[in-house]
Amino acid sequence: MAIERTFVAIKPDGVQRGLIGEILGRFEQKGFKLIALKQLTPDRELAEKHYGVHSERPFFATLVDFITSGPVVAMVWEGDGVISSSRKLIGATKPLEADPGTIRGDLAINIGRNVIHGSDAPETAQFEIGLWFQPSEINDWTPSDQLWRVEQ
Ligand code: D4T
Repeated sequence: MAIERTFVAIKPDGVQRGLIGEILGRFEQKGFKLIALKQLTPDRELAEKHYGVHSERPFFATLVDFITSGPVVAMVWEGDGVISSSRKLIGATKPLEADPGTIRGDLAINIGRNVIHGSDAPETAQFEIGLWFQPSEINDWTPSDQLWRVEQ
């Protein structure tokens, strides 16, 4: 499995509900490496670009209103297979269909308040990391216990 990077964001509902630590912890405990992190309230331009693929969908305006309604915690995580693995940690888009043990399965009820976003493919990960972060905001570092996470 190749080393990948993915974009993950705790949405305004996750921040408002005090779930930042819980969600960050799941990625840390899995063993992925956090290489960028910031809190910001996205403006409409950023939100509309991020959700551009949904621009013709009936829920687009509501989705943009929601994601711009307050602080979001934006992150980049790195590791073997991190894109698909993050989607598994996150769970299905509809929280009532998300398996218990996943973030949405454990922490959410409603599709419009599903607490977290994660890139769904290498191309979207690259696009979203570039949209939300400057290259200088990304930290290339080696965890001191790397030897105990990944066979060398
Ligand atoms: P994100 O992109 O937020 O990680 O969600 P998913 O990748 O799991 O799901 P998505 O792109 O299909 O949906 C994006 C975002 O829109 C909200 N949404 C979606 C909604 O409010 N109503 C809907 O009917 C759908 C399909 C939830 C997630």
